[in-house]
Amino acid sequence: MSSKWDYLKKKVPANQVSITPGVSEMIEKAEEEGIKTAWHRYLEQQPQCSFGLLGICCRNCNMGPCRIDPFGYGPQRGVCGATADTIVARNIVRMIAAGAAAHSDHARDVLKVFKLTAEGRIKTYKITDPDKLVWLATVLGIEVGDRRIEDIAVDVANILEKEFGKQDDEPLSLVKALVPKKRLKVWMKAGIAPRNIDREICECMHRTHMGVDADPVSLLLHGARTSLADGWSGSMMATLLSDILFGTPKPVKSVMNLGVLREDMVNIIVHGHNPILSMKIVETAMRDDIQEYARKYGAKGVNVAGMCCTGNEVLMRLGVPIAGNMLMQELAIITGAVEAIIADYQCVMPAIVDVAGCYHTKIITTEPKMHIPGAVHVEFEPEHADEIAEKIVKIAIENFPNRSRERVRIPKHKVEVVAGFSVEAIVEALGGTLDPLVDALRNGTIKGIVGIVGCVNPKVKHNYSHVVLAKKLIENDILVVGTGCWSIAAGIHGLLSPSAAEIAGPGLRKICEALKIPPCLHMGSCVDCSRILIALKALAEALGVDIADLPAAGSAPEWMSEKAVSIGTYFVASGLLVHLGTVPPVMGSRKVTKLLTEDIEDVVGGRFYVEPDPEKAADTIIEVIREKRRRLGWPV
Ligand code: SF4
Ligand code: MSK
Repeated sequence: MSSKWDYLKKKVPANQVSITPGVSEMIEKAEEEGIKTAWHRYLEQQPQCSFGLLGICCRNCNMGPCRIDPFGYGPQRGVCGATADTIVARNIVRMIAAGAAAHSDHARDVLKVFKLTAEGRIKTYKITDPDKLVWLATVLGIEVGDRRIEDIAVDVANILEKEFGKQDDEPLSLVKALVPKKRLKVWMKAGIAPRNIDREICECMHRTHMGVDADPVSLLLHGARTSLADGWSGSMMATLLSDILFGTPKPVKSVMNLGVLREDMVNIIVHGHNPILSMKIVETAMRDDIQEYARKYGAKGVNVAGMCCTGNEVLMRLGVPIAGNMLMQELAIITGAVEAIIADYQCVMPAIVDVAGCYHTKIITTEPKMHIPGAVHVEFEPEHADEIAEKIVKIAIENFPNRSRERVRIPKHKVEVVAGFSVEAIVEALGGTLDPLVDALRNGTIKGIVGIVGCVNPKVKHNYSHVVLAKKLIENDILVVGTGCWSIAAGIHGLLSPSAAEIAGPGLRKICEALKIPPCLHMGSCVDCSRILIALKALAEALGVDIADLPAAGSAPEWMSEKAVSIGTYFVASGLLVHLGTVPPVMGSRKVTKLLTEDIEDVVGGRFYVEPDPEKAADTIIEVIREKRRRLGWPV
């Protein structure tokens, strides 16, 4: 008799789920051992609710839930009278609010540690990049002179705290300090210059409450304003302060894929997004006494690997290997070789506790705002960061003897990468100025720049679109920069290696070979999409044009998270075409779909473009870049 697992395997054979070596092997192991992964649960969810897919269900009040008949035979209005246009717009605005909240609350946590450090109230952290602090203070209008670095830092913290709480209608301080004048003018005219991070998010919830804003245009404009508060202030702050505390990333060599796990060592995975604790975990694990402690428990030492964006944070600054991107978190446990996953927040699937329950793996949550039933919770307190990190690392080490050796199977595949291209690192690679890049763009040696970002999603073949799109763009002399789970996909598939220049077009290849850099540049975690904004700002200012005029675009080929909705929206509102490879839940309203994919371009210069096929998407992006070059009078 065929089992449920056979049925699931027939529907989606493991070798068709992902292009990444080791993934199908681990899915097969999961099935042999009767364990479900996200791919299995995705199948169990089929068919997914079509009202949800179209965005036309509303449960914003208890007269509902209401749903609109997309075929026009059934109800066309909710109980309150809300139309499909209103409901779809409200739903997408709530997604933006949640995404902006996640990024910006992450920033708030980093800011808190930064301020405590600056005030000397905690000794566990220090200011590692004073030059970046002085730069930030200067752009914020703070007097620097020969003042103590700590005093400057306190002033910076005080200004940044106001980003969350000021009550006037002036644009945010980071927006005024960093956004090019031409771009800010566009937002002022459209009434979408962001004023206060928390206020914009709060206003999203107010406007989408029953009986408030019913106009899809004003709803979406406020969504754009909220996303800009995220990109140019919330996410920007998280990036800038993490750089000041832990160092601005420089190119660093490392390795990626499940093969970074070690059979003979204690394997600890740091997972989530915030580097505050994970940096301490890595530092602690590297200590001689801790390595010795692991040997007492029968291991050769401690091996820390990253997952998702916390992985990107510790990769960029400490060269820590990465075991995988978001959909690979369960697979890492299924290797049977992971003693502990230490998770802060975001993109941590609650299912990892169930999967871990089938092995000896401990899931350790650390943030007051993220608990998972069944996980061990060791709460992070910045003032005791070192002790907490040591306690957690020791829990993992002491778990090593519980590993069941006969169930360990680690895929062998791993790939060398060069990561950590902050804007400063790119400028340094170019010889200290952006001029060579500006010249290459102008003369057509490089045709354009595309930021590929975002997640992975079991709705589409894992990592396929990320890799196909990036390859086609670099083949056409387009420099690819990116963050988040894309950067891990790119790394595993060899695109973050300088040798990948071999498959680039002749112009891009020449530049990459001269500078010894990959044609796809790893710029960090998803919060670090702010680095891409800074790169765009610098290019626009160097050329004397608006960001919308640049031969540049964005893409989130396999996105899934609400943060990605906010990121996509702030790139559109900053003037770019943004490609989405998985379909957003807006198709239930022609009006909203048209507003986002066409009409918004007249207001902000950017628009969304939805195309699941990465080859076709690449063709469109290339054509858009050509058109921008034509308008600039540059060779196509
Ligand atoms: Fe229904 Fe309107 Fe309430 Fe939404 S807000 S659940 S459409 S009555
Ligand atoms: S981890 S938000 S799945 S990029 Fe930043 Fe990956 Fe997307 Fe999470």
